[in-house]
Amino acid sequence: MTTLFDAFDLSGLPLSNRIVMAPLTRNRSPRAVPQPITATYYAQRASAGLLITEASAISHQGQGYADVPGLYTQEALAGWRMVTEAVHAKGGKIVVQLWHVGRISHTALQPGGQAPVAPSAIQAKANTYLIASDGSGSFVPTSLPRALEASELPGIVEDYRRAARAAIDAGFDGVEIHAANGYLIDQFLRSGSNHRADVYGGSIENRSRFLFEVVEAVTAEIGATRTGIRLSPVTPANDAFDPLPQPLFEHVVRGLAKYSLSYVHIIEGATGGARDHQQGEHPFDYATLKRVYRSAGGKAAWMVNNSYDLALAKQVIESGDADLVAFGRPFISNPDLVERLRLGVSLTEVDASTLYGGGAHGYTDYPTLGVVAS
Ligand code: 8OZ
Repeated sequence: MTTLFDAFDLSGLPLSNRIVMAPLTRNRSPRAVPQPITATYYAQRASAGLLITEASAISHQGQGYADVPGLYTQEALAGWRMVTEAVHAKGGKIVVQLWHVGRISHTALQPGGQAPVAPSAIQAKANTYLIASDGSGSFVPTSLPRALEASELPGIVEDYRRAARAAIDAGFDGVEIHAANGYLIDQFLRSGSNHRADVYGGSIENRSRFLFEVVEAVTAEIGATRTGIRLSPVTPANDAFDPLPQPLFEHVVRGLAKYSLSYVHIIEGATGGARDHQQGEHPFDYATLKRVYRSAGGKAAWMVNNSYDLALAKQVIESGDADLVAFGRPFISNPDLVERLRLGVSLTEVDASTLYGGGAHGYTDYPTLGVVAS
C-alpha cells in the first residue's frame, strides 16, 4: 500500500515523500527581493517532498502586497538563487509560484501609483497589506481596478513566460501557475469578477481563455513536466465568486489534460477555512473533477490541500484519491513537519501575529523536535 512517506516520481523529479509545503505568503522580501533569511527558512523545511514557494510576482504590475517577492528584477532572482541552492544542498526540491494579483492590489504598490488591472473595473471586497515607513503593517481595502484592454493581455502572458524562464535559470525545479484564490487568472475564470463582452468574457470557454494562454506560454517555454497549476474551485478568498463552479472547473481540467503537467493542485473548500464551503446551489464534487481530468487523458499528479490533518492525509493517499498532499500553516510552525507526522507526535501551533512581515521571529525560530527555540 502507498503511504504518505513513500517516494514519488513527479514527472522525473524524485520526491522523497508525498508531503508538500503549500505556498505561504510571509511578506519578508523588501523591494520584492528574497533575503538570506528566506533561504534559511526554506532550507529548514527541505525534508518536505516538495516545497512550493510563497506567491511571487511576475511583474511590478502583478504585485499586490507589501514586501512579497518577485521574479522581475536581477536582485530578486539573485535572492531566489540563494534559496534554491540552500534547499538543494539539503536534498530538497522546490518550485516557485507565479503570481499576478490583478485587482487585489493598491495604487501604492503599482508602478507610477496607477490603478491595478483586472478583467473588469469591479473593486474587490477584499483587503491587501501595506507596510508603513516605520515598519508597521496594516490591512487596507484594495483599490478600484481598471479593465484590461484585450491588446494588453499578450504582454501579461509574456511576463508569465519570462518569469518561468527566469525561475528555471535561478535554479528552481519548476513553477506553479497560481490560478487560485481570486487573483488575476481566477478573476478571468469567474463571472463575479469577469463582466467582459469580448472573447475573454461571457461563456466558460471565453473566461478560461486567459488561463490557457498562460499555460500554453509557460509550458512552451520550460516544458509541461516542470509546470504545475493551482486551482480553488469554490474559495471565496479575495471576493472570488461564480455560481456554477462545477462546469467551469471541469472545462478547465479537461483543457489542462492536453498538457503533460507535473501536477494539478486543488484547494478544497474555502482557502484556509471550511473544507465543505460551497458556491452556488450544489456542493462541489472533487472526485468528479479528478475523474473528468483522468478521462480526458490527464496524467499529472493530483495534489490536494486545505486543512488536512494526519488522518485525512493518510486516508487520501492510501486510497489513491490523491498523489500528494500540501500542508500550509503546519509547515510554518513545524519545520520538521514530515518527521513529526511520521512519528505521530503533536505539532507546534502557529503564531498568527508573525505570519505577515517582520524578521526571524515566527519565521526561522520555530523549534524542531528535541530542540528548544533559541
Ligand atoms: C495570504 C496573504 C496574502 C496573499 C493566496 C497569495 O491566498 C496568497 C496570499 C495569502 O494565494
